[in-house]
Amino acid sequence: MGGPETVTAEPFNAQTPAAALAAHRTAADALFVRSHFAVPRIDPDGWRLRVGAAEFRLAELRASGRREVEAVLECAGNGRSLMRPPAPGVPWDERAVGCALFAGVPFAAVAERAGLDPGAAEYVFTGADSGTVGGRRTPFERSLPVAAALHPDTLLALELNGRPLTAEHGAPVRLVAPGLYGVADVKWLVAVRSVEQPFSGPFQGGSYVYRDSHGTDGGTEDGPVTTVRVRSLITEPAPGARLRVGAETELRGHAWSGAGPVERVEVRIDGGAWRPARLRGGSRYAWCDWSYRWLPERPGGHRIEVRATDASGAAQPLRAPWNADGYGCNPAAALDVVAH
Ligand SMILES: Nc1nc2c(c(=O)[nH]1)N[C@H]1C(S)=C(S)[C@@H](COP(=O)(O)O)O[C@H]1N2
Ligand SMILES: [Mo]
Repeated sequence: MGGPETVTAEPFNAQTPAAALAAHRTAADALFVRSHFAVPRIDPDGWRLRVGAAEFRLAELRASGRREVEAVLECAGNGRSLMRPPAPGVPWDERAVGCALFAGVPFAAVAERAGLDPGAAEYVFTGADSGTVGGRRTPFERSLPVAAALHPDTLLALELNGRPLTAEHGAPVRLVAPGLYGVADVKWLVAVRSVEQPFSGPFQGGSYVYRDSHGTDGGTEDGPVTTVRVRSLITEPAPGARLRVGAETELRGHAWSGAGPVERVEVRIDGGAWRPARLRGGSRYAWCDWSYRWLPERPGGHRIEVRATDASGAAQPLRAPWNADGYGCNPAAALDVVAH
């Protein structure tokens, strides 16, 4: 499988190829890449992580524990190109997403070894990448509330799908806060500090905020971009596939939500009744795989629509929601096919 498909060359932003989304787990070399600045190449031997007043080498970090978390990684801008009118930003279609097995050290173990103040308001995570924002040299930095940072599933990840992280995905160490949009998962991590006031910066407050939100039936709340909204993806048939009248075909895809497991995936054909799909796999943060048997009964064009509902009761809106920076665009998945 080739690499992800370039959306912007500099900085490097690339989306997962459609063919790589069919599998439950997305291959590391196909997974989308989102970078705000040039990708830093870090020598792992020289790398150090500052946590408060403490400093860790890679070997010290590895010795602090190990945990695996299978999770969806999704950019908050995923699906932005569906918004009308268009919203500014990287024009992702619906493939700034994937599902991977992350492995690393629970951040809580490192925070404890470092003596980081558990009574602080937030911890700020700093990446090695930086660039000029508003005339000032700015690193990529984001915070998490202390409770979220110390959650046992919040990892300092060293591996993706059983292999060391690649440079594009944050080598040697990145944060993974499953259930939150990818922007929380600071790559090329070099420092963590505690702060007494809620942090704000160009990537938290300046951007990654829902503003002027509206939608016919969902996605109407303004505020910071945090939890991944419920969403689904159709992976089979492939776009433009030719189906045969009278031949049963299996529709497939994935469904996920940061707010809890997906409870229900429904399919409707040509605007008819919503019918339940079969669900398989899935865990707290990984997507589940849905399937639905369909027998095209007449030749011509057909529209397939898919909507997921999560354990919190949130369902995908039928039409794309809208907000000024194009985040969290999670309408029901739709695909037009032709039967012959
Ligand atoms: N240091 C750093 N971390 C970062 C970013 C970045 O530009 N710099 N981009 C964030 C965003 S917006 C997303 S969606 C994810 C993407 O992770 P990936 O490139 O491994 O797919 O990384 C996040 N972590
Ligand atoms: Mo993102």
